[in-house]
Amino acid sequence: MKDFDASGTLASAIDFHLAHSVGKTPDSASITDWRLALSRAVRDRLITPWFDATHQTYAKDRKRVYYLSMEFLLGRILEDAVNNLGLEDEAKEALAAYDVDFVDVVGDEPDAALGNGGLGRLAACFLDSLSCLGIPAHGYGIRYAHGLFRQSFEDGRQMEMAEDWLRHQHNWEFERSECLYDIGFGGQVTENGKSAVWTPSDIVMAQAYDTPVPGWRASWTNTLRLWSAKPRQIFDLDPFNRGEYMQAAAPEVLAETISRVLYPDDSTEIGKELRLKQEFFFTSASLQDLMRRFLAHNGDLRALPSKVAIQMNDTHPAIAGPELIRQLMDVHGLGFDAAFDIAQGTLHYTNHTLLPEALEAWEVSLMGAILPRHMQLIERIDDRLARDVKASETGVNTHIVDNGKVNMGTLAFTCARKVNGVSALHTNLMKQTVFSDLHAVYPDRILNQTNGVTPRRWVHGCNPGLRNLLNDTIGTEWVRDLEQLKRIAPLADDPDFCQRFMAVKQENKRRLTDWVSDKLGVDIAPDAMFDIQIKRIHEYKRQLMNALETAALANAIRRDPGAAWTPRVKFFGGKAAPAYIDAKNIIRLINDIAKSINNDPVIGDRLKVVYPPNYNVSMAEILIPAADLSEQISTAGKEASGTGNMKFALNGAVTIGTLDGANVEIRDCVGDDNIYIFGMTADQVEGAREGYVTQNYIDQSPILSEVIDQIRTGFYSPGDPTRHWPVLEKLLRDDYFMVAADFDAYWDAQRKVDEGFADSDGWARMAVLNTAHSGWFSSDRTIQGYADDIWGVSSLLEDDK
Ligand code: 26M
Repeated sequence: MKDFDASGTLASAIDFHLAHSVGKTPDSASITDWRLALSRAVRDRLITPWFDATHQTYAKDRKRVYYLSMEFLLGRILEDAVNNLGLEDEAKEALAAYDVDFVDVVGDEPDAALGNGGLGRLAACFLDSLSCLGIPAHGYGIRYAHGLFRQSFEDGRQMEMAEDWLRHQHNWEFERSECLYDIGFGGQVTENGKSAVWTPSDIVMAQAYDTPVPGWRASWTNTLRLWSAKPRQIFDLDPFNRGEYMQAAAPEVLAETISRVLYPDDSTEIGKELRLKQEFFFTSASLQDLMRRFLAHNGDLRALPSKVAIQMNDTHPAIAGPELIRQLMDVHGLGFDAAFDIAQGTLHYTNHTLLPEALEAWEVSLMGAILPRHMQLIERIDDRLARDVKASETGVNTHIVDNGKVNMGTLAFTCARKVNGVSALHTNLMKQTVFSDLHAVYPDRILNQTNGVTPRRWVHGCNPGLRNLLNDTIGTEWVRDLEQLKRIAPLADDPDFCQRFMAVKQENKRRLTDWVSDKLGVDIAPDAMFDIQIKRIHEYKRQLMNALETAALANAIRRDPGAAWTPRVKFFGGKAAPAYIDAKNIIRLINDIAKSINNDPVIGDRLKVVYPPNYNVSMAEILIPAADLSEQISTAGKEASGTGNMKFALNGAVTIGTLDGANVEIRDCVGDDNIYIFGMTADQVEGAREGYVTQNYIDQSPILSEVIDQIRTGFYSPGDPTRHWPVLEKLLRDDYFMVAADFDAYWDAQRKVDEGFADSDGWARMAVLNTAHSGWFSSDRTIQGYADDIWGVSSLLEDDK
């Protein structure tokens, strides 16, 4: 294969692109210009490996993976690509020759925030691992013009602003103006003998944009293909000629609305028409595209399951079941049963939450209006399910269409060959709760694949100090084989190694201290314990419990400022869905508590509270390496897995957490002595529901009572005493996530943490052992699990060996 690499140096490629792609001279170039030039120069180096991988996949005709996801929370791309290609030193030197700082240049890139939180970031880690392992795969999603909103605080309240990541040219994608598919909506279905003909009332086009996704050292490079909606015709000439200019532009407006903006809802079902259109838009385009690729090499549609594995990331692409069946029947002429079997042999479904409010269900009337043919097919799939239920003799009663709604979880499950949960606990709860009936009918369908995170971004990239220490100590293979971290476990007893490990942590904390002072004007002490809770703001994640404990700690310090307090800085970070009022109230309370504590001279450096606005992937990359303590305190049974918990442990933070999600497995890996577990188990939580009275728990806890009284009487909102009453009212009326019940156990665990941190040698040992024993949480391990147990695919890299 022809080698397209710029054979010259990276420096000359940057010079070239600054002139020819950006149109600037070095003396007039801004940081953004340098970034664009460097991005082009780096992207050039991806082309040969990318073509190579594509060529090999075609030549070998092996089974491919398609990962369908509404969200890909990529974050910044440039620094990651530089690291993957091993170009750090060259890039730094080339820019330094012009007195330009590499860190400023990569820091200028806006995050690609095409996701809300855990589910979207998991998809991004999976893409990295798929490439790293050399598994032929495509990610398929939506090219939102606007990603997750930007957050600011005004008077402590969350404000939302539109995000605009494409404002400067986006240098990583290739527009495929020839790769277009029609996507229909609405209209009628007419029966034509045996077959049905769907005549949509509106058609928009899906246009592809491809981004190469390099693995480590670019030994393999996959593609992320994102769809952008385009009008089929620019405007309607008839109304235009009549002077009705707005109406003439209507098709353009409809089309461009579809891929305009990411829905900012995380774990809430919204039932909005545009959302359903987005889901169908990218699912249909992706299926048409992969069918075209399959048919270019295969005549026999029955071979589809042996050549293609499709993963549905949550139920957002669950319309893939009926849509694939529709294409097989209405386009390729198969009968329903054959089409169903092929679809079901090809599709797989990952569940990411059991919270009832997050389970998608669409009104039959809406589904029938927007996707009339699919609604018919959903009824037929429901009949197939009924047949299997009957044959199973389990006596269960489960339907896809129920109560006037299409239950998308049931649809996805019925159409999937395998269904997986994202942690051991979560998978067991799937079997026992939401999917118990389906599990009885299909006992071999559910399996577990515990989540993981990519070590390239979440250790190598974000923590250069730790990267260097690991390279010096165990060599460099850990980047691709993270279980090698185990080799540092014996060094937890080596004072010299522990000292070097904690020096790295200290340097990261200093970096964060400077950042906080610079960005927020808050001065914090880098030798205090850095205690961090960063994630979407949601009641089940219990940021409120952390805030209440913070206020209680402030009270204790004020009462006895001379005691031997372990100094702490509590960090909060995260966004609330704009319509989630209860979560927004919690944000405001945290900000008020922070203000009060940070300005209290009696408390001083013993306790500070920092809540930087607009938490995102890039901010996580600064915060996580600097953490001493990782807050993973969700109500047991509610956090499906968590992935932040894994990033913290890998970077040597100790976890304080409940036995929820993957915390359970983190405890199994790092050992009871190296984690602070507290609170009710998932079983105990459900047991405590009957007759739960918040006030009883508050009455039993003088510490909690005092804080609640302070909030009630306006201690944290002087001049506006009722400001935080809604938070208290909700807590007293319906403490569904059992903040009050777990509060004292949390408080006690935090005091043990204080003691633990005061023993700096003991803490260093725990920190080292957390890193040493977290290698299992690499997304490479997770993806290998999907490849072996779900997709039946293997690496193409191994072929050369
Ligand atoms: C739903 C309807 C409309 C708009 C948006 C949504 C929606 C978007 C994202 C609903 C849920 C969404 O994400 C759920 C999620 O992020 N789940 C998290 O998945 C992670 C990866 O598996 C887990 O680690 C987290 O525990 C889980 O909360």
